[in-house]
Amino acid sequence: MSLPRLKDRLLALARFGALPGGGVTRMCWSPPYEQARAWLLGEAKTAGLATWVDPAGNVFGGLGADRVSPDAPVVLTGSHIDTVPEGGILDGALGVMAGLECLHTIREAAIRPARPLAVAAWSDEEGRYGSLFGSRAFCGRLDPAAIPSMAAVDGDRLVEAMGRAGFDAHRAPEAAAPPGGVAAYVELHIEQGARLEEAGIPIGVVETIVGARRARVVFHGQADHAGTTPMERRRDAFLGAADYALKARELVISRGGARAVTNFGVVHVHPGASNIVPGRAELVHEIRDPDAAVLERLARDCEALAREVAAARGLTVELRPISATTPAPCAPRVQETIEAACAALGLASRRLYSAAGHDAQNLAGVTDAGMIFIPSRGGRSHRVDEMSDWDAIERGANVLLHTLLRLAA
Ligand code: HGY
Ligand code: MN
Ligand code: MN
Repeated sequence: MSLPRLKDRLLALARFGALPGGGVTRMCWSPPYEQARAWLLGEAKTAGLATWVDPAGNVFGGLGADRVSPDAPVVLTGSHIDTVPEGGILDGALGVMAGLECLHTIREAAIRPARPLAVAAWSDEEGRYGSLFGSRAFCGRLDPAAIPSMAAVDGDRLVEAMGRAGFDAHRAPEAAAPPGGVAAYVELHIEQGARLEEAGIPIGVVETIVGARRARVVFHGQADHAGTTPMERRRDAFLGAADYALKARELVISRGGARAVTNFGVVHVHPGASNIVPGRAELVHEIRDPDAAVLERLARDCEALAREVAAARGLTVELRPISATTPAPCAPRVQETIEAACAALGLASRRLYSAAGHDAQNLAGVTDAGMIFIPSRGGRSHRVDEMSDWDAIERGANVLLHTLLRLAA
């Protein structure tokens, strides 16, 4: 495995959507993303791989495979090259570039594993238009009826975004892989948290990946003059949303246990002028937990809380689910293979759950799937200063290489 070549490719990919102060914004289907897609296809061809793109926009590079077929089940690795707004250069990119580097190394060494190998770049992992979109389509979990209404929070529709990139969104379900086409899946990813770094452990072996619920919570009150309306007569939708957010956070912490988390990353106030009492306030509320039952209970409790807050403030509230991913256990076989690769490389490893969602949780539904984590500096991610040490990146890529060779033997 060549760290200089991997580093060059990671830094080259980081240029697509690069921000002046560092970091990247490269949303799926956007111009920087489509330029990165074309560049990735070129790099995969340079590495001597067969390349193909499926109807959901997933990009593949194959070694001994030019498609996914049950006739020769493929050992698959990969991740995503889309980013959050103002994100880092490693979230997703590391897994795709390290996977490409591993297959490039295997081809150069003229090693011929018993099984074909492939690396994937899954579309819209960050879920701008629909959570874990590309891997969901590949795993046959995309509901065709939902496609026309799938849209980003700012209203940009999936059908239009994919259309601008030359894809027909209605054909995305055709990306579903044939049953038995994938022999195993392993993804290298940054931890995006601080547990490995604080424990001084170089490699994380993921046991379970969290589930996440996302919903729009829309409070309706009454727009009014911000100067002439007496305070006691106002039906202020924003105050309802704020009250709900603070109480929902307390609810999740007190009733969810140590691994439950919640976030309000999107807030819209309407009409949105300083001299109008907000008539409408919209939150996107996210709850995560590695236990499906806990997640379900918290989601239900928060819905009841929203209605209580609205009633107490003379408001109404709309609850509109956006997405729900289920927690996914990783395959013991893949976890053990990763640990054997670490032992062969003299690297300590530790099992842990992933507090971030990943494409591997879809692949876990169709094959034995697992993940390898490397430490994130300060646990920082989904921010422009997200980074890992280059020797940590090298260790992760080497563990991925040895894991792939073992799975493909
Ligand atoms: O949000 C997540 O957990 C992942 O980074 N998409
Ligand atoms: Mn992410
Ligand atoms: Mn990611």
